[in-house]
Amino acid sequence: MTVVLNPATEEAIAEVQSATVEDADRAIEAARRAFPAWRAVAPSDRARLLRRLAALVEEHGEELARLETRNVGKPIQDSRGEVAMVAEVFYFYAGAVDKHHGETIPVAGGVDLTFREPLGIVGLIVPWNFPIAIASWKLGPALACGNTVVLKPAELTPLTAMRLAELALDAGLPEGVLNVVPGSGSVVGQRLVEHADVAKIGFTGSTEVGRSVMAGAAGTIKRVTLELGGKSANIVFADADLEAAAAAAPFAVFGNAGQDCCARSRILVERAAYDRFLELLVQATAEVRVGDPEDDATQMGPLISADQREKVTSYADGTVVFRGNAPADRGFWFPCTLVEATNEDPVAREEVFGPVGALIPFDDEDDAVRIANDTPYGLSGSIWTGGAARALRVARAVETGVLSVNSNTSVRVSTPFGGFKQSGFGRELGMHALEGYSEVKNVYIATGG
Ligand code: TXE
Repeated sequence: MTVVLNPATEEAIAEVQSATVEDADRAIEAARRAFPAWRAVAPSDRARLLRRLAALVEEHGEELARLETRNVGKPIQDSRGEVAMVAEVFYFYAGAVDKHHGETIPVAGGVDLTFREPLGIVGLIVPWNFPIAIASWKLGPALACGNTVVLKPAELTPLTAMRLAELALDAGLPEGVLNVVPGSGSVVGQRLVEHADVAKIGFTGSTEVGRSVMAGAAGTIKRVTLELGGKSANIVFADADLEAAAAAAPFAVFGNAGQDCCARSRILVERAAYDRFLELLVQATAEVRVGDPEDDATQMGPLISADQREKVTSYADGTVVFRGNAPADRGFWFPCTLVEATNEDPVAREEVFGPVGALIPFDDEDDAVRIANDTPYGLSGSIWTGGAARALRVARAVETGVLSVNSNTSVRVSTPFGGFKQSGFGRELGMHALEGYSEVKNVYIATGG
């Protein structure tokens, strides 16, 4: 039995039975049995079922958002936004079912055509930072392509995934199509990775575990999609609208208490604007409202766990230029913290996954690109500049999968999301995600008579 805590209060909010290897095998068997009928469902009917699931998520939006906030400690307004996104994801992939189709290719002597076939059973392993949102990013394309699914939520945050599985049944998805198995990574996760009947693993989590998932998947030549850590740069040029850049920067680091793989936790600032930007950034950071996640006005809640707080604490030394306030009694709180660093310091090299931003000055455009790319990661990033040509030059030069210019937002339902380098591979969201949940089959038909 796992006791599930509210990270804002350390109170137990649920007890969840941890699944065993046998439970995982039963879920895989249920998915195996459900697959032939699910892949045969007419496209319009599959789309209708996904639309119904989206509508049920909307109807239960406040309930799901409250559950997510209590389990993850994230501000209720964030949870509402994420649950709304989950519904949008299912609507998007309902609409994608009949738009992801094959081709006919000119060949001699006959006709050549391609089909998009489902993979079969896919194992989805998701983390605790955006539990229901990240689950939906994988479920939407997996189900739309006709796969059946075994989803393993993170040990700390299984509640919304379990509720989503109930809503899927209410929506009319057949038994066995969407199976949720709460349990540990080393038991259930590992079993999904090694089981011969599982065709693919969609994984979001740490780079370290991603590496072991990839190695384990080699045993059965499983397909893998890996969304791993990040250490993204927020590059602020002196010709940028500094007020706008500084007003936006705190939420790119302190959003979700920094527990975001897209966190722009390296804030690179051109020397000519450094002092002015720092002054504006400190002001903006001091205004971040940290407190009770259930309060509508709150902008940052606690960290997920005591372990996470311990890890984050180890990075928040050096030249601290700002440290905010946070509740000090119960809960896994950590204040917004800004430090001055070089790109060689651990705070700039490693994924902190907490509300700690590292300020790093740069000399010119080449220096900015060099520092931004001097990391094993390559997930997201931002460029703030008044020059359109510079924005495009730098956007092409920075080695990451997702970038924003004069904005820090990089995740949208209809656009591809994923990493370069050790941030992983494969793309989620948009039409690109469908590639990761289907196989291209090529058929040649001789028409010679
Ligand atoms: O991640 P894990 P953790 C980073 C972030 C964070 C650190 C550790 O830096 O501080 O990772 O977090 C399952 N086989 N990110 O320890 O362990 C696990 O049960 C199969 C970034 O929570 O990678 C969970 O469901 N599965 C990241 C999932 O993997 C295994 C989000 C992720 O957990 C397994 C989370 C195994 N051997 C953490 N071991 C992001 N990209 O946003 C664990 N799991």
